[in-house]
Amino acid sequence: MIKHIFIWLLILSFWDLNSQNNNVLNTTKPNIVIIYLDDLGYGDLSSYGATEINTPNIDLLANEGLRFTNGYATSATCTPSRYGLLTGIYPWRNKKARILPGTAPLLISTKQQTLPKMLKQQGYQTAIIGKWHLGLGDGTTNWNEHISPGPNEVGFDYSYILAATQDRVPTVYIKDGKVEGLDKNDPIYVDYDKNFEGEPTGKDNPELINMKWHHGHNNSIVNGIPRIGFVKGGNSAKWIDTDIADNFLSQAQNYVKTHKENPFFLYYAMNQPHVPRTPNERFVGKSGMGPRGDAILEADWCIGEFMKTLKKEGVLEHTLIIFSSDNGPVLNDGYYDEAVEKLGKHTPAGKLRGGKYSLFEAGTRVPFMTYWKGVINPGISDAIVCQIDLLASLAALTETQENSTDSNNLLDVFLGKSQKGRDDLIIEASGKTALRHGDWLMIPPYKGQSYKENVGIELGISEDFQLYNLKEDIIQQHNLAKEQPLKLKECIAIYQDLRGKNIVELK
Ligand code: NG6
Ligand code: CA
Repeated sequence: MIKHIFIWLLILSFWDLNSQNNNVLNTTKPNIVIIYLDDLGYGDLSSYGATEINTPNIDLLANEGLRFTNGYATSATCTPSRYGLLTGIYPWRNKKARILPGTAPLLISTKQQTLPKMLKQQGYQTAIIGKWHLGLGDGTTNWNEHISPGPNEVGFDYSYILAATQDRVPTVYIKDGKVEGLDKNDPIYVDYDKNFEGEPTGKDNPELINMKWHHGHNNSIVNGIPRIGFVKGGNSAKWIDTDIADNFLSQAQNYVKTHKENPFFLYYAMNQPHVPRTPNERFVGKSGMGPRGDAILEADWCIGEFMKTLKKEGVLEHTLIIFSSDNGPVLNDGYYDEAVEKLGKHTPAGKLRGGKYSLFEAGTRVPFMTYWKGVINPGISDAIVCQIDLLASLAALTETQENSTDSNNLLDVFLGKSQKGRDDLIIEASGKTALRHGDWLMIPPYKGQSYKENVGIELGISEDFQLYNLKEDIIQQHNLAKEQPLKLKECIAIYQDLRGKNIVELK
């Protein structure tokens, strides 16, 4: 009997070693985790110079990994940035890649190459946990049935998402295409054009609200918070706003625990510090900056807990972590939540000009770091890199090629073996684009609003050419377009080459 037990123990221990081996010392197929925040600014982390807020867990990734000072999202808003991240295609190539309502159809074609698809072809298990905001279904979604196509049809084996944003209906979790916790006797209906008869709204029922709206956000009320879009029914499925972070965290932890035997790609798309900012009560008041600061602290804590899980499950050394944000910061994005009043000396954009929605640097230049314990040496990189480049770079890492997109293979840059990033990058804000060329940033002339009044952000728009030398003038105070005609000409030529001739309306 004892002999039998011994033999079984021996077999089990070999099995264990064997299964661990799939995921051990593998430098071509590490686990890959993208931790993606929502509206986190270039200056929002202590590792990026913030002095008024302390983000030790994210700082660990920055200080023990590679911290990029010229890391970009493709766009100054969410949907286009996420489109660029997942497809490797510049979002301005797709006119529909704008902030989407919750009922929008899937933006990514199911025939398109995507980051999760590519990794799946390379043998990865793939998952998204968190914010999607890339449309679902064909635009006529019945939320009570299987919702498709969605993340599962563009490469994710597992999806646990919020459809659009926390401020947009439907305010439910969707797991592999099914609304979680839905009661058949209380079906859910969603509409972005008109309200359902008899349903209260933020506009007409201020007595039901516990978070006041400033602009927009006055349609259906869920959990006392007025949202964008109208909803009826589905009460059992509605999320509790203050639990979202914990719920996504435990989903992410559980995913690691149950998929650690073989390489996995996890896109952990957190919802902080996007509006409505609803940190769990454990974090309320902790930053002294109101809910926006508290939500950042909450995100930092979640990342610390997630890292503990990677460690505990024995996969930390076998995991490449990429951290970034989908666009720059905004304080008042539609609710009165004291983000402006309690800001104090904190500068969410750091030294950068503009913010979310802006073609100025703060719109798209975001915290960006790569961390891989034992493989990436700690350091700072000033190379120009963009989230769009992850597709080709991770293809190279996993020993395949991906050159059908706008993505550049910057693997050596992401691993800290080279400082040679992109020469050129097109950035985008609300369909308008600009060129980063070396140290220079050229914004072509555009008609339209230069200041977004309700959010208090400069959009970077002018009817004249703008040309900034970011190395000498990171705060974009000196427009050198007139003083540097040759440099301007060079930038226009490159821009037209990348973007198309008719784009610049030369005066
Ligand atoms: C805007 C919303 C803003 C935010 C943004 C999307 C209004 C007035 N403003 O239209 O609150 O939801 O869309 O943010 O509705 S993003 O980070 O997902 O791009
Ligand atoms: Ca965002």
